[in-house]
Amino acid sequence: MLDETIISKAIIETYMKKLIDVLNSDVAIAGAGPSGLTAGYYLKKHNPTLKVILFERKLSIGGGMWGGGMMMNEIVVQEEGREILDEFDINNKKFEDGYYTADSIEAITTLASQAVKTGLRIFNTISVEDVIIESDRVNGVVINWTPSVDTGLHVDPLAIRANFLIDATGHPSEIAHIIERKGKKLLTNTGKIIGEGAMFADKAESVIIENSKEVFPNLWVCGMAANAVFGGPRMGPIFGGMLLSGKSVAEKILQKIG
Ligand code: 48F
Repeated sequence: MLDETIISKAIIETYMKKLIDVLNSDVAIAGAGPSGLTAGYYLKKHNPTLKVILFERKLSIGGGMWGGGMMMNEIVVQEEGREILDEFDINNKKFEDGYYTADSIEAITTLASQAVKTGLRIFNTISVEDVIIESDRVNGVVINWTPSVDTGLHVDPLAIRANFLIDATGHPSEIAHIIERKGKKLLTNTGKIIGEGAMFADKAESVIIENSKEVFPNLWVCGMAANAVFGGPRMGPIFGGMLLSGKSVAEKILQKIG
């Protein structure tokens, strides 16, 4: 006979163990869109000993990839993006020279599944609402249950230490904005968030790799957040840049770790 209280105890104890285990992590990622998941995958793939955690505000991971373009669930990638799809074994078809399509549901589920299999720990329904800053460096994240944040409940958060933080929150580039609101100078030309430009797919896809970098000591940006912070254009439903940006930020952090 099944005992409901054992089911509850199993969930509570296992979850708490999981959370306690990441209180001191190497890398924390905010946002489980395509760029955050790809960054987590490559960090763990190339250095399985790293403790890498990802917090996603929503119940579901995947960010803007599920919806393809205007809810037509196909994504487009260019040649370099296709190489990453192939590495993940995500089916894709050539549409025209230099343009490949993939089913967005297959893309995000496969990406997420393989990222989790590397040992990336994902916590959903948790928002990064602030950061720990010590000696003018980011040293971790301040987290809270999304329903608490969204309903404005007066509930204090918890904190997790991490040596590196990646802002993969997409267009709103939320973590960089948190730093800016504290009056801190960012590592952009102006010291402030420049803001994303109008759609220009070709330029957006090329500058995003360069923009995937450190924006404040220990805070790195990738995906659409990188272009939003450093003033790159938006690109619409072409996703190669998201995958390449996540890979690029992972490689840069791995290089820094040595
Ligand atoms: O928006 P999102 O998919 O970001 P991305 O990886 O990819 C961008 C593309 O989807 C698309 C595009 C390119 O083709 O322009 O927009 O850069 O995923 C961002 C994720 O971060 C979560 C959010 O719910 C989404 O799943 N998120 C945002 N703010 C927070 C957060 C936060 N403060 N804490 C935790 N998660």
